[in-house]
Amino acid sequence: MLTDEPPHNLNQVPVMKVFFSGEGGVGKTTFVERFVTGIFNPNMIMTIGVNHAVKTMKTTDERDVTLQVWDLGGEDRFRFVVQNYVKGSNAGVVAFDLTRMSSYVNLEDWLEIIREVIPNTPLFLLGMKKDLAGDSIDVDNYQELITKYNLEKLIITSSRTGEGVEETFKSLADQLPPEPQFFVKHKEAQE
Ligand SMILES: Nc1nc2c(ncn2[C@@H]2O[C@H](COP(=O)(O)OP(=O)(O)O)[C@@H](O)[C@H]2O)c(=O)[nH]1
Ligand SMILES: [Mg+2]
Repeated sequence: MLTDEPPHNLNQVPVMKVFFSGEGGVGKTTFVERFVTGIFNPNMIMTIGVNHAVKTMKTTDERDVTLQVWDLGGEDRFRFVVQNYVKGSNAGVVAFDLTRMSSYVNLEDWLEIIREVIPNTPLFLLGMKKDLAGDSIDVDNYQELITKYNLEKLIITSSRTGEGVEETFKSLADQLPPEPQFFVKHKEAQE
């Protein structure tokens, strides 16, 4: 029977595109894998180009959403195509390594490029590898990029301990529009 109702069966949930960006080695791929599999894999190989991951979860207000995660490679030459990859995203992450200040400073290059194509898309700043950084993190050190590029907030994370993993993906999922217009079958979303 034909109906105008949006489909709400198990195979059809709204799909959101989210991306992870930032210098190579800050821990993006390990973080995404920790979320998808629940396991910290210390033997991640360097990402060339882009990795994709898909996971269905619930928003804070209990709506189903499938996150289609674009995990971008960090090689320098990759910066030139990053605009093509972030276009059309519903939300994203810019990540740095808490033990490597240069990875925070260099995020400015990424943000300049990214904000040209998606000036208003919600972006979260991730400070990664908290387990290696110790307990004396001064979050004030990381406010400048938040203000300058209109980022949502800083989330401190560790893929080793799991700190900040749920909070990050909930924050991304919660960017799902109230009435999404992009219902897609799971199967299609994975292709
Ligand atoms: N101790 C620790 N090591 C991490 C963490 N996240 C990633 N790593 C390590 O950092 C290196 C780079 O990780 P990777 O996920 O490939 O970084 P990417 O280039 O940003 O995708 C790997 O050796 C990981 O095992 C973390 O939270 N804690
Ligand atoms: Mg990677």
